[in-house]
Amino acid sequence: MQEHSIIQLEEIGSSDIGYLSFFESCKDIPFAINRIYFTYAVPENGHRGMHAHKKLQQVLWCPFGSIEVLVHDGNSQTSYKLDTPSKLLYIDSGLWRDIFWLKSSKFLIVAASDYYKEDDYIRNFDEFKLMANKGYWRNGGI
Ligand code: T46
Repeated sequence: MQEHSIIQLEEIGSSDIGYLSFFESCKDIPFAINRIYFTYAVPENGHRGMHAHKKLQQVLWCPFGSIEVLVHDGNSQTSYKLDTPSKLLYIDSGLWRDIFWLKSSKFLIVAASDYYKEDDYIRNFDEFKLMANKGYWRNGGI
């Protein structure tokens, strides 16, 4: 079963002085970070993603604004809203994602387990569903 879940970060501070949150590789998130990237200036109602990854794990973080992420495991879909700096969304390999910008000109920051590799992407939904339903990820990506 490929995992996806909200990770609630610790918030250190108070409303008088502000807050500090953090996440550390292999402690607060379940992988070591090899890449950080971000998307920005996406127009309101912008739609990105529309793919799955064979091996890559990621956490998505929206420090300003509001983003909806739909995660599909090949059978069912779950909706997440990222609208708080202390909230991350963990997405394992083998999960399709659609990302919708509910407000424009905001950042989506991503920490990823590996370098950019186009051959890790599955950009066709029917191909993804077939792989998921044939147990590609249950069998360790074979
Ligand atoms: C994901 C969502 C949340 C690079 O050259 N290096 C990179 O590190 C990345 C991420 C992308 N690219 C190139 C590949 C494409 O030519 O940038 C172009 C746009 O990438 P893409 O269409 O995949 O962008 P998004 O916003 O749809 O998806 C990205 C990530 O690719 C993806 O892994 O989960 O953000």
